[in-house]
Amino acid sequence: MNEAATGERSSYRICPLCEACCGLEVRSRDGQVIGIRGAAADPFSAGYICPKGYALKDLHEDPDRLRTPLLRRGGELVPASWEEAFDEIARRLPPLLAEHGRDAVALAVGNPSAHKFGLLLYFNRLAKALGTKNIFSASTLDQMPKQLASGLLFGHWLSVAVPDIERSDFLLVIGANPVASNGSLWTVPDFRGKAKALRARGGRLVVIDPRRSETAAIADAHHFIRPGSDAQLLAAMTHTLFNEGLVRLGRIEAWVDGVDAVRDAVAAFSPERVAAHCGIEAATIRALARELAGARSGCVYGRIGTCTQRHGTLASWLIDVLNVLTGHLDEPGGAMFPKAPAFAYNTQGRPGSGRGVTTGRHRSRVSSAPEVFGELPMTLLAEEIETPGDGQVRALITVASNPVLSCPGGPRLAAALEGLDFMVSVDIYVNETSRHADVVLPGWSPLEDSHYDVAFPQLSYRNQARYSGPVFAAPAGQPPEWQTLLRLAAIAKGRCADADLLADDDEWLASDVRRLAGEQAAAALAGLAGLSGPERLLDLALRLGPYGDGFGQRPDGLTLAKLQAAPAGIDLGPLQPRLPEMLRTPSGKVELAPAILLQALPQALDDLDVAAPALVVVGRREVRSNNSWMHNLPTLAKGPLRCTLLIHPADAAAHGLVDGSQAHITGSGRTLAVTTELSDTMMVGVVSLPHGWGHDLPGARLALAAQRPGINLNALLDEGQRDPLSGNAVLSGVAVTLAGA
Ligand SMILES: Nc1nc2c(c(=O)[nH]1)N[C@H]1C(S)=C(S)[C@@H](COP(=O)(O)OP(=O)(O)OC[C@H]3O[C@@H](n4cnc5c(=O)[nH]c(N)nc54)[C@H](O)[C@@H]3O)O[C@H]1N2
Ligand SMILES: Nc1nc2c(c(=O)[nH]1)N[C@H]1C(S)=C(S)[C@@H](COP(=O)(O)OP(=O)(O)OC[C@H]3O[C@@H](n4cnc5c(=O)[nH]c(N)nc54)[C@H](O)[C@@H]3O)O[C@H]1N2
Ligand code: SF4
Ligand SMILES: [Mo]
Repeated sequence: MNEAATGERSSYRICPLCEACCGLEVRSRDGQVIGIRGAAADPFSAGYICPKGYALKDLHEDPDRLRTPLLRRGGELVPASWEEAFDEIARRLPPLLAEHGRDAVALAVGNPSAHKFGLLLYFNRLAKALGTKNIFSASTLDQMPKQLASGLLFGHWLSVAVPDIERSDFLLVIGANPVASNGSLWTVPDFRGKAKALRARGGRLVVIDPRRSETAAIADAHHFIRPGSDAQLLAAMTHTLFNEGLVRLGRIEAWVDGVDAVRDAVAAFSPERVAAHCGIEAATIRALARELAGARSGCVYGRIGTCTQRHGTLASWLIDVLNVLTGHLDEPGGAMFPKAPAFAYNTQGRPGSGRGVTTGRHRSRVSSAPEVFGELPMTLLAEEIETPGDGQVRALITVASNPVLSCPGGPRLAAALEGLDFMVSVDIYVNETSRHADVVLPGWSPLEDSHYDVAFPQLSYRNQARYSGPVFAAPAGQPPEWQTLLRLAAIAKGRCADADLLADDDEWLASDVRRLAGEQAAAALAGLAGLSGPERLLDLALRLGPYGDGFGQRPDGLTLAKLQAAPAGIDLGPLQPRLPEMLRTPSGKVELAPAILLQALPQALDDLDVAAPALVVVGRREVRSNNSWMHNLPTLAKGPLRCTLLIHPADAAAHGLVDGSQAHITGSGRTLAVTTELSDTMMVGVVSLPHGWGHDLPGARLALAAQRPGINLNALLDEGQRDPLSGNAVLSGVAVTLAGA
């Protein structure tokens, strides 16, 4: 922080709002934000910022953002002290657990937890203390298929290969719109600038999407695809590689198992066989496969559009299969594995092999869905609350989660929440979900909190280490969120609400140190003295990490203190080849043909013969919006109406609709009124609606958002549809009908 003579301060802050993780420069005076801009000195984001980054000022100042706990009294949520709030939880939660067992309480964790290291690092403490199997998160509304596929192939769910875009000649983007979303499972600030640079040096960007998205608009080519048919398209591209003798594994050949099994598995997926189903001509499918195989460097990158469908895990798998078979995995300019400075499983333990991943260690009670990475599908939360019997969910703790808007079947879930015996929300707003809680516990504003991204350096386009301290002092009397989670954990273990949290933290730390530090345990504990909370866990992870000082073993290595002394972070260089060292599979190889995927592939073949619905809906993201929760911020809320139904003019005409018509859209037995926006960017037969809207529910306290509430896409989606392998919700290509209003 620089204190200028004017009383103006400039602070470095990593933006916690999306996966791009831009470094920002926050200028303030007298405790007020006077300006936010991209931090030019940040070696990773180099000054990039989007409108949401600027809106951190609005978030900090939002009068609707909670500054005190709320407690339900006489049916109303009213302000309460922290002591009263925790006393209420201590009074009501333990008896429920004692009477009905640990599974009687469910945990639902939402997206912002991934962007708050206090929440991310301490959530597991709470889950462990609760001992419940009923754990749900936004992962099963999002990337669980990619996690599972990566886990099966490479041995850990966060070993996700990302495009090395700065050295790439060819990028095939399928089911992602990084120009609007700023990237996902790929931390790549200023994607647009990097894509422009790729094209300027003669490279090609190709996009496959049912909408000519903002990313497609800057691409060399765009192909429409029928929603939900990506697995079949990618299988046909794989088929083409074998059929035309284009398979070339290159340097990694010795570490890949299962190529022949993949060849057999895709034998029936000829381009001709899938073309009509995908809406892409056979010749185009072949050309795509040839271009990928022929690129000097390049890769396929797929994201949420390829995950949120019935064959999401198959599609996610086949993306990596294509990268492997064309020699682009783990090669400069291809799909590479970042080496994160802290917390990455693929830098811990014995290099080159590991336990791999298994799923289905337990099943959900009602639908018998397999557990994946300890989680059950979020779409099944409602039935677990509704269905009586042993193990019924009677209490819920949500952490930065708004499933009433973000999960299919939102209205059903809202009704189910009313049937709970007890609900706690750790949230900064009374939103459409936390309005149902008995106790709401707020966290700090991002500008009051320190920040380190636990997950995203594992997904970054370059290796990097960045930390930012708080811009403003913490609000008096309000605990940081990690302590709130520890307090909840203590209560769950039956301890009184005023348990000694710092002693608990020391105990948890000691067990982490025993697990991670081995012979260094004593040195580590001594070296960490003076720190507490997430910072202490970060220092431990950095110092034991691949660039770390090893608690004195490598004196030049990284420590939290060194990171704190680096004004805008530390660049750790371009991505490097990491095979076979990063693998954690039992075989020590890339397991390209996992049995559960081979067994599931014939279903994708059978689906080629299922008649397509006349009209389906897909989702959409827009730069000024962020899932369900930034519609209350003035700088983002202004401007044109964003929650519109994009529809091709031919489809509109067929339904008697014109631009700006009010239409009734029906899906899963629920009908909502929506404003249409005619656009030839849509594929015929596909309409697009953004998710996270529908801010007109009684009891929510989002005054600005309620002025233009939009409609809840997830009210129209069917909570009964999911990818059977990963449990991920189907959000793409769900049948709807339309009628003029
Ligand atoms: N139809 C459809 N549905 C979707 C999607 C889609 O593409 N289509 N996308 C899905 C995806 S990818 C995701 S990730 C989910 C996201 O959906 P959710 O997981 O529900 O997350 P958000 O809507 O981002 O935020 C949830 C809440 O977190 C709270 N919050 C924000 N910051 C903080 C904080 O610092 N601390 C605490 N305690 N709370 C905070 C906000 O009040 C907000 O209401 O939505 C999914 N839903
Ligand atoms: N501005 C903004 N940025 C965000 C978010 C936000 O809400 N707003 N959310 C953040 C979160 S939580 C996430 S997970 C990421 C997601 O980041 P992205 O994966 O880039 O998500 P989208 O922008 O929704 O892009 C998905 C694209 O897939 C297309 N699509 C839909 N169905 C299909 C299909 O079946 N097949 C194919 N091939 N394409 C399909 C859609 O038309 C859309 O263009 O964005 C993050 N960034
Ligand atoms: S792109 Fe994402 S990380 Fe960067 S400023 Fe915008 S919201 Fe923040
Ligand atoms: Mo997400």
